[in-house]
Formats: sequence, C-alpha cells, structure tokens
Amino acid sequence: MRVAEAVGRGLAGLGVDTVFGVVGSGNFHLTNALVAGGARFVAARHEAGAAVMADAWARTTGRVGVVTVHQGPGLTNAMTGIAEAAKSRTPLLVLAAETPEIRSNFHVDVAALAAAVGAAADRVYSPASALADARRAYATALGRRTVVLALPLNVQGADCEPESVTAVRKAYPVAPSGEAVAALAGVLRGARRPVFVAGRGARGQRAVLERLADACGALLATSAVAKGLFRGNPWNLDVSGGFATPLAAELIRGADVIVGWGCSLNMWTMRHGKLIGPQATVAQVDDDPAALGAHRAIHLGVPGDVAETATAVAAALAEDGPRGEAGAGTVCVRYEGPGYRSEELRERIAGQGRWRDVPFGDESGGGRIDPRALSIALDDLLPAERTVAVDSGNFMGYPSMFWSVPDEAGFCFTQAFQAIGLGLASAIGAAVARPDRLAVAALGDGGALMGVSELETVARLGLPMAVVVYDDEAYGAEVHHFGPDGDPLDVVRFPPADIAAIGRGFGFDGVTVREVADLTPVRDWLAGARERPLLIDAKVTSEHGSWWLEEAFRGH
Ligand SMILES: Cc1ncc(C[n+]2csc(CCOP(=O)(O)OP(=O)(O)O)c2C)c(N)n1
Ligand SMILES: [Mg+2]
Repeated sequence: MRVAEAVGRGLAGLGVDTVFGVVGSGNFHLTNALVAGGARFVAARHEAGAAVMADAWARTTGRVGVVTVHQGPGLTNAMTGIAEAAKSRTPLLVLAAETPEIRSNFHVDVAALAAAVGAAADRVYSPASALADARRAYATALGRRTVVLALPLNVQGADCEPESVTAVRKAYPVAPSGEAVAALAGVLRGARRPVFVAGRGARGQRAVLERLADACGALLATSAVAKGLFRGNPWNLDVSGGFATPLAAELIRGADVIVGWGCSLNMWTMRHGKLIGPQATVAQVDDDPAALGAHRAIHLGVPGDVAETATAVAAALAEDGPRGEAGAGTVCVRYEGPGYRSEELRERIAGQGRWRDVPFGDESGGGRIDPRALSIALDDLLPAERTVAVDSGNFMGYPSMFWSVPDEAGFCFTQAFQAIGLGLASAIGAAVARPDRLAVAALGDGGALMGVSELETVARLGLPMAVVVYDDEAYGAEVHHFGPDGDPLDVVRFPPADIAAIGRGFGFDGVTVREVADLTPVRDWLAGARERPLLIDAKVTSEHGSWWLEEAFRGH
C-alpha cells in the first residue's frame, strides 16, 4: 500500500470522519483514501475557505478539524485560515502536500510557513514512520494546536506496510495545585462583587462554573468567542469587552474580584483594561501557564483546567458550610451574603441585559435600513436554534450584539486574525457540524465579495443557510477610521453592487432589504421548505462608525 493511502486510511481509523479541502494532484490519493476509510469530504472552492470551514467545524464540534491541500499554492492560499486557527488554538490538522524538489516551481518551505503563523510543523518523514508521524501530528492537534503536516510527494508515493491503528487520546486535564485552589477560594470568600469572565477555554463548562458562581454570588460574562455559554442564566451579562452592554460594562467595572476562566482577559475582552476597576482583584485560570498574566497584570494565576479548578474551588467553599455560616475556625466571615447578586440587580439584568433593550434612534430612511433595526428584526425572525458566524468589519458588532445564540456552540467567531472574507466559510463549517441548526452568516459587503466563491459551496451542499450582508458599499471600517481625519476615501468606497442578484446566480434566493417591511420574503423563506439558501442584501445606513470600532482602532 502506498503511504498516501495508508495515511488517509489511518487517519480515518483514528476517527477522522469529516475532511475539508481543495484537491490537486498532491492530495488526490490521500483524500480518496480518507473517503475510502469512511470520511466525508467537503470540497471548498478556495483553500482559505477550506481551512476556515475545518476550523469552524472543530470549534462547533469540539473535535479535531481536518483540511487537506495541494502543494505550493494550495497551502499558501490556505494560510489566512491557518493563521486564524493557530491564533485561536483550534485543534486543526492541515494535511499539506509538499514537493521535496527544491527547484520545483511548487516548492515552498512548509515548516517555515507554519511557524510564521504560529502553527506547529510536522512531517511524514519516511514510509516506515508514516503512520506514526500522522498519529503524532493528530495527537498534537488534540492538544489544541493547529498542526501543518507536510506530506512529501516522494514519500506519499512510496510503498509501506499497512499497520493497525492505535487510538490517540487527549492528554489528561491539568489539575490545579491544592495551594492554588486554596488561594482562589480565599479570594472568592472575600469577594463582595465577583464577576466571572469565561473565555474559549471555558466552552463546554457551563455547569461547573454556574455551581461555583452560585456559591460565591458571582455575575457571569464571557469573551466574544464564548458568547452563549450562560444563555438564560439570570446573572448572565453576556459578552464582556467592546460588545458589552452599558449595564454589563458598569457591573464588570464595579467588580471587586474578576476571575478569567480559560480567558486571556485581553484588550478586547477588558476594553484595554477599562472594564477593570481600580479596586478589583484579578485572577486567571488557564491550563496553559504561559497564558497567565500574558495580557495584563493579574493578582493570582492558577495553572489548571477550568472544570477541575472550578470543581475544586467549589468544594473548598462548600467546606465552609452553607451561606451565612462561616465554618468554625474560618478567618474570613464574608461568606454570608449573596455576593454581587440582589433582586434589584436581577431585575436590571432582565430589563437592560441585552443590546436590543437599549433605546436608540432609528436612522433608517432614504432607501437604507439602520443596521440596529435590521438586526433586531432578524433576531425576532430567525429561529432560536441557530448558529451565527460573523465576518470582520465595521458591521460585525450588530449581529454579535443584537442576535441571541442558543449556546456557545451556536456562535462561531473566527476573529483572532481579524481577516475579512472568512465569515461565509465559518458558517459553512458550522453548518456541516450542526445540521440541526440554521446557520446564519453575517457579512459585510467587502467580506462577502472577498469570500464569494464559497456561495457555490453552500448551494452545492444544499445547506439551508441564511447569508445576511450588511451592505454599506464600502470598506466601512476604513471609512470610519480615516473619515474623521478628512482623508480621501475613494480607495475604500465602491459603487453599488446587486449582491442579491449575485446570490441568485449561485443558486440562492436573493432579497434586497432597504426597510424592515422588505423582510417579508425572509419570513416566508423561514416558514417554507428552505430548499435553496437565502441571501439578504441589506442596504444599511452608514452615517457614522460603530462604537465598538472606535475601541478596536485603539488596538491598531
Ligand atoms: C484580509 C483582510 N484584508 C483587509 C483588511 C482590512 N479591513 C478591515 S475591515 C475592512 C472593511 C470590510 O468591509 P466590509 O466587509 O464591507 O465591512 P464594513 O467594514 O463595511 O462593515 C478591511 C478592508 C482585513 N481586516 N482583512
Ligand atoms: Mg462594507
């Protein structure tokens, strides 16, 4: 058996059942072997799209995503998606064909490309080691790494002995030390207004975090990538950071203890530190010790798995006895109150906890719809069981802030690299992962046209997806960035494009929306069989930039 076939079948044997990619001669046999081994192959139209689909699929399922690309340009085309995945610590295995001939026109330095964007580089070295090499790369990916596995063409074509598959297991979670658990329990015992901010590393850990939050009276928030984690909890403040509601920002700023759970507490999540009051004690829990304090000074860093740490700290607090009864010998007597929680606060969160509850002046008119009015109307129309994927740009806060999602798996935010043009592919990967939910892609006109080739993928796969384009006929982020300085803006403005017609050309139902009343066909589509995907070209107002964008530019 040739190495290409053995590796493909071997990976399928490890449980790889979904593979994204674009096939050329260098990954043809490998891809067919994966299919022969039982995997579903999802063909993208551009490698950046393929990599992002695999990334989004991995985020949505919590499993290792796999993408396969042709040598040379296949890999370079995929690099933006690989960079996004690497920066997000997505478990992703990139199967990259490699031409070993240094004089070949296809030759690129695969390992250097991987390293340049923070991905791990590995290689299938020889026919004898091929399966072990593939297993090792898969195991590295399982440890939340993006791995580029180079598959040299000469090794792929060589014969090897097929080998039975050995399962690869995830490493055991990092247990926190007893000392660190006691320290965090001590901080929470003394907390009067604790707030938990859960990040990517806390996805899937709702129950343990809620238990601990109940024990110490903490309010709950997430970073943008974990939006939805605490959906429906009466103490949920939703997203912390640029997207935070005025109420959430006020309450987080008022916290005396902030605990980041699997959350880097970076400039986005903490608004450059402005969400941290001068009185706040900041603690951070992360299974990667290098992440502790990496973005800002912290008072306490706990190296440990989120679930293990939360469980151990909750047990330590439980030893104090029920609320109001500090255990004998306990020095701190704080553990009697409801922490930050009160009936008054519960009511405020219920009444003002969502962006759509915050009053605004609707600026719709003159054939353009206010993106806030559009977003609220769509939030009402779209089914609750949805997966939302958001591209980058000035518009991105509207869907992120005004739309609810059913849980953290229902929000796919591929924004670590802040590349535009990835949102549609994110929605495709998430849609493949969760066919039970309606995938909704929110794009700007710039990102939509950059990633336009994947509209064909949506139609070909028969995904019942809704694509919403916030169309301001511009690179709005740049218009609003430079407009106030009086700079010429012609280079970032475009003539009107009929994106609904473009969608129809790809096999979508296309709707142009200029006011809320134009959404009737959307209601009909949602109520119908959804046989074709839907593209909504919303001609939005763009008088001024979004408030979160101003914040974001401070990070440039
Ligand atoms: C790949 C890539 N190229 C360029 C940029 C710089 N950039 C950031 S936002 C933006 C404009 C995006 O336009 P659009 O998708 O229409 O969204 P809008 O800002 O208008 O809401 C650009 C060009 C980027 N982030 N990524
Ligand atoms: Mg735009």
